[in-house]
Amino acid sequence: MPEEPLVLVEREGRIALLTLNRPKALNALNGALLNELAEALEALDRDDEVRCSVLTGNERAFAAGGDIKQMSDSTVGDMVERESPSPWRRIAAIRKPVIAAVGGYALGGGCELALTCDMIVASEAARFGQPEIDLGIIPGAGGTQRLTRAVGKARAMELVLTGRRIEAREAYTMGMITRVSPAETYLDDAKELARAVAAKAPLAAQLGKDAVNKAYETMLDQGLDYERKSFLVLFSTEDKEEGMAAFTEKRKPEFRGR
Ligand code: DAK
Repeated sequence: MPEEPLVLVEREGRIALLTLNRPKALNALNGALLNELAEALEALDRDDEVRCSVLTGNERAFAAGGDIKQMSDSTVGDMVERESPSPWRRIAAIRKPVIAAVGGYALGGGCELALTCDMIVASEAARFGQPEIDLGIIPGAGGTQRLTRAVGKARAMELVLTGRRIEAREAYTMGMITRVSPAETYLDDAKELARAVAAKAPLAAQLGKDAVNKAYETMLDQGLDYERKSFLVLFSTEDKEEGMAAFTEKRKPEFRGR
């Protein structure tokens, strides 16, 4: 019998839904799952029909972290090999916007995976945390970096050094996530947000994502320069002509991604 995919992919018009599919292991992120996820997202990046993706798990877990059973007998060499090339880097390099829809646990690598996405919509029942310290390790996919940039040193330090789990409301108050939704609607709300992004000019959405991410990586002057150049590039697109013409003609724009 063929094995079940570890990531399910469905297309719904201009958006795609990716569902992590290791429910019995609370979607623990083993090497195979991460590689499948990177491949699926790269395929969607090449797919002209799709403009924005939603990444989700299930009501119990978005992902409960890196696969502890796989890591428990991994040597440094095994870990380095699994990072060559790094699925985490491949996921972070996706051009089109990706929205995480978090239902239950987003712990360790699961929290980092959500933070690698561009926005996070969480159910009220979602739980975030970086519990690696309890395993004698530290976060390895952005938990000390993306989280710190999102919530500041004081809060990130506490989460990384104590492993304390937080609820969606607290994560929202900290500035870690975009939106908290009722448990019944969080996935629909994430899809709604994805459809709103997908209705915009695709190249502008991609360069907008890229430029916001640059704010994490550069000094202000370089970031502003990067933004200005990305802004100017968009003046050579058909979608800029369309967007401005539609405004003047008082109609809805039809963006084509050109
Ligand atoms: N790994 C493997 N299996 C896991 C798992 C995990 N992270 N989390 C849960 N499971 C499995 C459990 O072992 C159990 O399997 P069976 O015993 O039934 O075979 C099943 O999922 C259900 O879990 P529980 O029975 O524990 O369910 P509970 O409701 O009682 O508890 C829980 C749910 C989420 C509180 C608990 O499962 C838990 O604490 N899980 C571990 C959370 C955790 O410590 N996460 C951090 C893992 S370390 C890297 C980058 C990043 C990483 C690694 C490398 N590189 C760039 C190289 C990431 C590291 C981590 O995330």
